[in-house]
Amino acid sequence: MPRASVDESVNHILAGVAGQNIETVWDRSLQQNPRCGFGELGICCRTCNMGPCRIDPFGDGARTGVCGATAEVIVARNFGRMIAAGAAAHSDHGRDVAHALLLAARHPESGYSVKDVNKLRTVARTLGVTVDNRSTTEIAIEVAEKALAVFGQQEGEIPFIRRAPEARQAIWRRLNVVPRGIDREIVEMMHRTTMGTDQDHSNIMLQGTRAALSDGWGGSMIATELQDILFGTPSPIRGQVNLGLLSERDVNIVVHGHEPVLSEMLVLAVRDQELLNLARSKGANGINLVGICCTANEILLRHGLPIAGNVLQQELAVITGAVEAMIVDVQCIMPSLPELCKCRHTHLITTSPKGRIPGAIHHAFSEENALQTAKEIVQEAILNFSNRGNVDIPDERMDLIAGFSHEAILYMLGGRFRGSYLPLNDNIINGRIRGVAGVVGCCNPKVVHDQGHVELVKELIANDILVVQTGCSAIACAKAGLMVPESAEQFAGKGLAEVCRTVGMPPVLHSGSCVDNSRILIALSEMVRTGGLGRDISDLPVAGAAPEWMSEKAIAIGQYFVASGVFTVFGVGLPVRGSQEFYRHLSEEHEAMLGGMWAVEPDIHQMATLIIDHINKKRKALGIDKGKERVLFDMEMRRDLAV
Ligand code: SF4
Ligand code: MSK
Repeated sequence: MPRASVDESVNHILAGVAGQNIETVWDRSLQQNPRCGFGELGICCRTCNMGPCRIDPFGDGARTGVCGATAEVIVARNFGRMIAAGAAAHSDHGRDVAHALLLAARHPESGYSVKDVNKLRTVARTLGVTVDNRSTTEIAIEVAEKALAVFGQQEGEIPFIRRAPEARQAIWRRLNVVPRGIDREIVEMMHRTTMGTDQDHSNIMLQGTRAALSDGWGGSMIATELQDILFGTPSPIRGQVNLGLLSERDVNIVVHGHEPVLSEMLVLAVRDQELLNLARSKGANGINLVGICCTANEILLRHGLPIAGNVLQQELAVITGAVEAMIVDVQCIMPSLPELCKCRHTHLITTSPKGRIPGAIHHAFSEENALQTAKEIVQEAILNFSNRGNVDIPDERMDLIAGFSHEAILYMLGGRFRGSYLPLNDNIINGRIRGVAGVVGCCNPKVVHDQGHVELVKELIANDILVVQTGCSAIACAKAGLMVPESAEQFAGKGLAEVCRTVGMPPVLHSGSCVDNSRILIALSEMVRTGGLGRDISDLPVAGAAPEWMSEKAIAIGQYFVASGVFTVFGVGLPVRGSQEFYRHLSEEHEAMLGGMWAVEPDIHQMATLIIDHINKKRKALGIDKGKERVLFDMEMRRDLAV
């Protein structure tokens, strides 16, 4: 088997199970080869039972489906449905957080409470909630109710849209793509893509844009903002990352999924003295709570708790034999886990009514009995400690600094009383920083795990591009040591390193989980508002990338970045290439309409080139391109980059 990962903890575990009857995501990925070409090109349709249909990409066979749908329509419908699914996932997450805020305000005994009153007041103002002469409880109740109402809103505009630059809002209004309500746009996307409804690929994508905006500036933004209110707005915090953080001497509990509504209660439960005593009575030193995927990012950002790994390391954590319980909620949880847990002593525990897994133990978790359920789950993990057999925990672990919310960046750059993006804009204008890139998204076993993230980010920072990250991509680069301030001296270009040294920040900023991509939208809007870099997000020297994406959520994120004016490039292919016309629509026509565009580039060095060229183009348009030569990577430098 080819090298699976640039992370040696992964290769270590895979080598350890070679020859045993244990299957991982990499084995199953190989079993799927060769992949279905129609699926990869996006030109198969099973929208109705006259099909499934597929278009012959070579033009010799069927040029339409049974109903007459062309490649353009089929590809657009499939793409639109991916946006709808991704937006639904993020938005349903946001709805649950709004519900938890309502509960916290109405029932303080629930265990939840408002942690960031300043943020509550800021969000309240955006939602049109009066804050003067009102108690925190009163404001929180109305904020939660208003947020919940945005999901079912039928007319008008969702409120957070007003955070975008005026020029951006004007484009959206002109194209009639401002979301009217979150659920409405997702439902309409599904309706339009049923058999025989919307048959114009560009019209389908206008709704795709509206549904995606209802995620980025709607559901995801509600999730992020209300989580900050409930659990605290992140600020720079030290942490550690990788499988080496599983402990031989402690009860290991892995929390995996997406919603901090669960993990925050687990954080409280593992600190419970009775449970700690119970763990010690069973021969453990203590309880070690670690995270996988975006839940990991949430507990890292707010508590500094360790991250065991990103999405492709979930199975490996179980294989170490050191995990007493893996507790999951929703999204990115592999259905393979129950079989794998049978090979070890790990209890797989589901908690959400939305995410049941045959073979797992279910502990129904509702916000109303959150802390009690969390304690019961932790107790179950402790009682499983005595069943532990041999363990094989890799050595790899790495330090990092995370927690770069929009508010933290403001403070870091300008201090408490004059917090501002001015130093960032100034350094972009004077050329020390060439631009900013958001590098986000998943991992995918079709490519070498983490390699795309790490190589891309190294090449970008070497070219003085400040990188902001979320999700599994952030975890990949943290493991590679790019999120400590010292990495600036080692990997960043001279200008960026100088800024990092002055401010004391790493050249790669960890901003959170997948819903926290909304933080990047707010940061970009703030850069425009600060001045000197144009009137709209599309004027900024910025770009977005998802080098190893896999989830439908990434497609929703990509579309809302593009619709917000950002050049966005994806690796590992995009299932739209069966229609060149549709691809042209996503690229050239989107750029003409929205100022942002999609690009697809599987070669990571080429991806970096596209991003740097784009940023240079924007610098030139702004008249700030003087004296900023690109660092060209020759073969030797690229070999040094290789991880
Ligand atoms: Fe085939 Fe048209 Fe039905 Fe799709 S909607 S399965 S293309 S007949
Ligand atoms: S967890 S959506 S694999 S980033 Fe948010 Fe990672 Fe992608 Fe899931």
